[in-house]
Amino acid sequence: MSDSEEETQDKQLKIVILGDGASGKTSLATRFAQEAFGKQYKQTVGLDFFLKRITLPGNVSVTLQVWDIGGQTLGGKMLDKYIYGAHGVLLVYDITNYQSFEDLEDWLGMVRKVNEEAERQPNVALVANKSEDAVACPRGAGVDLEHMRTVKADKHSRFCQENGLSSHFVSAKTGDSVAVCFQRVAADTLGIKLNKAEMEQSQGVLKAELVDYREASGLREYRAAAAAARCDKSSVCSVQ
Ligand SMILES: Nc1nc2c(ncn2[C@@H]2O[C@H](COP(=O)(O)OP(=O)(O)OP(=O)(O)O)[C@@H](O)[C@H]2O)c(=O)[nH]1
Ligand SMILES: [Mg+2]
Repeated sequence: MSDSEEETQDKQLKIVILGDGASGKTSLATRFAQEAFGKQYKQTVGLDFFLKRITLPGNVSVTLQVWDIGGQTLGGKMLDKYIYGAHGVLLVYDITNYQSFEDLEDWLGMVRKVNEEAERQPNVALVANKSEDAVACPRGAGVDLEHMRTVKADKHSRFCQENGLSSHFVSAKTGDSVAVCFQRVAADTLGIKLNKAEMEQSQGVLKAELVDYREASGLREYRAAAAAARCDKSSVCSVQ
């Protein structure tokens, strides 16, 4: 194949999403690939696939093959086959469910075991779902389940440092930081650096209702709307 033919061929990357049941893996994949979110929980049996093409800096077009693995597969016979050959892994936990964070040791253990003899290890991202970005909204905008958080951010950071993972705080519900999370894993795999502007550009758009402050009845609503507006202006992913 000539160089130019190779350049026009789309690169494909296998991205595997792992984590406990109900942590939000399917919701993240659906948000990323279809820009949709459903409140109803429907357990993934085995696995599902999603495809999405993205463009990285330098006009690099990449198709992400997203493997959404059911949480019940941990300890099962098929999990190593699902993980095998992954370029990137999203390790997802629910910030309101401490057990889902603790179980990441086991999920990560499986990733390491499967790739023990491989030439390269996949890029692994730690993904705190149902949260909001602490940099963009330092005081919290109340858009998702921050008020029910049971996994402290410093535990999250320590786990990243100890295991060499990139760090992400996302919400499949609002779409906050979801796209940039997938984009960062793809970019890391291909050795492409994302700058701050590129990370901001790929943010999911927060859908906020327009509120007429003069008519907003109580102070509480006014504060919530103001906080949401602050968050909307500078939605930056916290990447470490
Ligand atoms: N508030 C909130 N709820 C979420 C979010 N992401 C997912 N959920 C809800 O959490 C529940 C579980 O989500 P799923 O995406 O089905 O979880 P899963 O990790 O795929 O679960 P398994 O398929 O069993 O492994 C659903 O009711 C979702 O609506 C989020 O970011 N915020
Ligand atoms: Mg699922």
